[in-house]
Amino acid sequence: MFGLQRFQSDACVSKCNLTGSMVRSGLGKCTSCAKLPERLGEHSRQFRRCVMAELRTQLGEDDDEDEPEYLQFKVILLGDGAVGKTSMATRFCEDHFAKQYKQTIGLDFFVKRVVLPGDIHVCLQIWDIGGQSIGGKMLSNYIYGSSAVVLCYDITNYQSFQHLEDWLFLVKRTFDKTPLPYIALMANKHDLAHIRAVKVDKHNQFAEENDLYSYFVSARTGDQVHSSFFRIAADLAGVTLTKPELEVAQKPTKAELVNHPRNDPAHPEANADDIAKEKKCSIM
Ligand SMILES: Nc1nc2c(ncn2[C@@H]2O[C@H](COP(=O)(O)OP(=O)(O)OP(=O)(O)O)[C@@H](O)[C@H]2O)c(=O)[nH]1
Ligand SMILES: [Mg+2]
Repeated sequence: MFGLQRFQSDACVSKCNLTGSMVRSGLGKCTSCAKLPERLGEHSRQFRRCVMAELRTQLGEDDDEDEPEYLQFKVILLGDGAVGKTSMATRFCEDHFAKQYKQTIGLDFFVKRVVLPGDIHVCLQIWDIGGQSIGGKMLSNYIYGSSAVVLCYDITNYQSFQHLEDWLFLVKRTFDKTPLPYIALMANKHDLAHIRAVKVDKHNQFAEENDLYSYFVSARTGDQVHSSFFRIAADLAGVTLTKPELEVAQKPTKAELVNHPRNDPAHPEANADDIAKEKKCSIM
């Protein structure tokens, strides 16, 4: 529904002018705008401001001296369906998490501005690609021109990790003989580490073999999401972050109380007498 093809063919300027190529192509009005969720309208407004800042920079205009100049980067999220790409983008850009799965058809866009140390302003255009796009003809077009590719998988789903070979192959094929972009390996659903199916060693091995930057996050709790994208922005902008700067970038995450049912054999309740029987204390 939100495919680039549709935007280009409908040539919308009122709400959905989401790519530079569309801005350049002299646009009319989109017939499908009314169907877009409010969220996308806001993204496109933000995105339009970023594009305008870029155009002003390119034209050498500095009429709005209050408006900072933004370094712009296209960051694309790839990986199987349901690994949590949309959830990570939503957590980072809107600090929101939806428990219910809503499949992304084609692609969706998010925009987030961050200010890096040294007062460097960065505008990240996040392209959230639906996992089903892997067989689609448009995928290479989506990948093309990315500054960063984030290969995402779900730590509880081994197949989603295995399939990253295929996603990476498609990235390499798209860039062909041109230099590869920044590529990151992002393990999501870290809140489910107790049922992980992909060992950390496997993750590290794949990252090392393919020269990938490595991240572990949980879109659900928000753990490491902000700091990971902040770090990607900094790496793209060539800014080295100190440990305290990275820690500041990480938003505090809420701890969740897990309320296991009583008499649950998976989580037996500790009994003080049993513990006393099992453990013998000796004073030396
Ligand atoms: N426990 C847990 N669930 C998550 C996490 N991230 C996402 N989910 C859930 O996983 C499901 C899929 O998340 P999405 O973000 O829609 O997955 P996606 O990768 O965008 O999927 P496609 O759009 O089909 O490509 C949803 O039900 C989310 O609530 C997480 O960090 N922890
Ligand atoms: Mg999605």
